[in-house]
Amino acid sequence: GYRTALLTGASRGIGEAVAVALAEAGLDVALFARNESDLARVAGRVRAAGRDALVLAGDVTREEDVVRAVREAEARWGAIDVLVNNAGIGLFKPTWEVAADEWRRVLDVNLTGPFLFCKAVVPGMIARGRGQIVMISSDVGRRTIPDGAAYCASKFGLQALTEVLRKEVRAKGVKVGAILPGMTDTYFAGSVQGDPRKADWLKADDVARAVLAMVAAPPHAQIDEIMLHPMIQEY
Ligand code: NJP
Repeated sequence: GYRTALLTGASRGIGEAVAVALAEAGLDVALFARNESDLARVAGRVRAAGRDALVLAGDVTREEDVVRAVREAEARWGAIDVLVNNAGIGLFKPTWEVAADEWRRVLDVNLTGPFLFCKAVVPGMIARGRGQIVMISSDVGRRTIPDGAAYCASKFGLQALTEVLRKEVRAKGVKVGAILPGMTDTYFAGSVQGDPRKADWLKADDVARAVLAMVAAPPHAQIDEIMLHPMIQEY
């Protein structure tokens, strides 16, 4: 089984739930995000589950942050077995009201960030002949919604990256999969986790369970994608 993971967007929301779930499943977890005090809290939860936690502060859009984080995790554990590309931001407004800088930021965080992490982690996985990459994509990475031009474009792009990379690394023993969650109660797009108006939405733990299912597939099998929605969501 896999022993170590590097997780982006680990400071809250889905990432926090994935961090704890991976630790409870027996993996050491490197936690990457910008907010160091949130990361320290999540690291405490990983250690409480009996696993090693590494706090890696950085921005997924900065290649030097990405390379340094991967180097630190590999130096500590010798290998990153699992990469979870979870960091992401939402932006929902009519296309013509999106500022050019907002457009670029969404593409940069949601698509270029995962590309940079894959680029930094995959060579080691290929050298070892094993590894699992999990992209936290979106249900709207497969179908579009009004007001979602930048966000949908970023997640459709992430789906393309996922599928290309899968074809490139399968024969080298590396698995690439995507989780496509629907509406999930987190801090996403400026909301607050636990807001009673989101009581019927997916919980971060629901998404974490899907990640674990993917990571726990036996060596001869890969799960390409898992899409999940709350029962109340129409689509
Ligand atoms: O959102 P939130 P979620 N560099 O806001 C980090 C997808 N998804 O958990 O840097 C590094 O609670 C940020 O940390 P910090 C969504 O697209 C969600 O819902 O400290 N990290 C925090 O840890 C995304 O890919 C829903 O601010 C950066 C985390 O990302 C994933 O789920 C539906 C960063 C965001 O936590 C997790 O989002 C769906 C940067 N530049 C897909 N920018 C949903 N919630 O409904 C942000 O279909 N982060």
